[in-house]
Amino acid sequence: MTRLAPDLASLGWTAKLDRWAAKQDAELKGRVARTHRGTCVVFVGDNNVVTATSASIRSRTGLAPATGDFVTIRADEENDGEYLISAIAARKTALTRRAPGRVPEPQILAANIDDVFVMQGMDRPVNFPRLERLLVIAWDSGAEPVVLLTKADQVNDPDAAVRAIQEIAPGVQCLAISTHTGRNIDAVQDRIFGTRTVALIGLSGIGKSTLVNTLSGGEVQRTGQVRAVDRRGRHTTVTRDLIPLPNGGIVVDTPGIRELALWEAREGLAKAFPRIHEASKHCKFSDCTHHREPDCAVLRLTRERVVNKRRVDHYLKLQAELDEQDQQKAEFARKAENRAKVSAEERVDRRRKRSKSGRRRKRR
Ligand SMILES: Nc1nc2c(ncn2[C@@H]2O[C@H](COP(=O)(O)OP(=O)(O)O)[C@@H](O)[C@H]2O)c(=O)[nH]1
Ligand SMILES: [Mg+2]
Ligand SMILES: [Zn+2]
Repeated sequence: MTRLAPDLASLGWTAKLDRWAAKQDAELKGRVARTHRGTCVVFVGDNNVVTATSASIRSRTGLAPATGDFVTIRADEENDGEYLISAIAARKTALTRRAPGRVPEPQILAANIDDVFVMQGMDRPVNFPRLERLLVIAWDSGAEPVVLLTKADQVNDPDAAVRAIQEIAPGVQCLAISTHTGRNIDAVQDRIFGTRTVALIGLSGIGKSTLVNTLSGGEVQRTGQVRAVDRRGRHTTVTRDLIPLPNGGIVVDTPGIRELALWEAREGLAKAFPRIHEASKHCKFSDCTHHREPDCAVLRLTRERVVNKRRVDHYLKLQAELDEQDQQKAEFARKAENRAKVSAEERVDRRRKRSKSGRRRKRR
């Protein structure tokens, strides 16, 4: 017998959430296991999974639900037998990237997570810029980052890479792991227990799914398939990204994401580059760009070889990415405002024309 879904308490549902849910329009409550274009797979306890549409996406207002969200669900009056997500509980943490595309807007990869496992494969040299970008996003989520170097069985001295990463990520646990030899799997296991939720991020092919399978004792499916019911009790097979482990703890296996653009991640940037961020407060000019100004505390770090130049350059590049995004957001807001103004003027115009022709008609 395959376990469909655990009870809500072991998925992190709390008494506080119960009090919140009581105030919503709710037939069911649950935790989102997957989202796809506004349709969510939701664990609703009692061994049940349902698919539900997001009311906010349909109405194009408010938040879109994300994997890991705690939600309430109600019947969809417009579509017989279907469910709607009626409310989303405030998020404790959110792993967020900039959504792909021209419009500057966020996309939540995982909500209400405790740890983010930032992963890279040791079958290739460590990609420091990629790792730093992932760490910015991980720190910015509000959860705690952990670096996992996978496939440690592929190199002679995995600890050399671990030491190099500890240099750039002070205070972040870094583990060289291998699902083949079992190296450090117990240390990973130690971080996933009870209702703790962990998101895995990194390129595809680095061993995320293999790790999930190892942690679940090979018991969990290859693809995260579960069976969902609709309100009529029909069953369909659906996939999920949120995977409860048999010995406690929950994993969010994000699909291998190539492009991880930052979204409003100033705090994450500060936390991922603590020494550089701290120094930047001590430059002579408060608007120092850290490029060639005199008495620049950031440039002093590289000159005195406290921090290497590559890392400072990358910090500045990520900061420029955020600055550019702020400009884009301002531009989009301006355009939207103009559009609203124009359409308001058009409405007034139309009304004026209508009342004029009305007067003409009356005169006739
Ligand atoms: N050598 C080695 N290969 C691994 C390890 N873990 C996973 N792999 C292999 O890496 C490939 C990609 O793994 P997968 O879990 O699908 O990666 P994902 O795309 O990140 O989910 C597979 O061929 C795995 O067998 C490991 O610890 N050592
Ligand atoms: Mg995978
Ligand atoms: Zn400076």
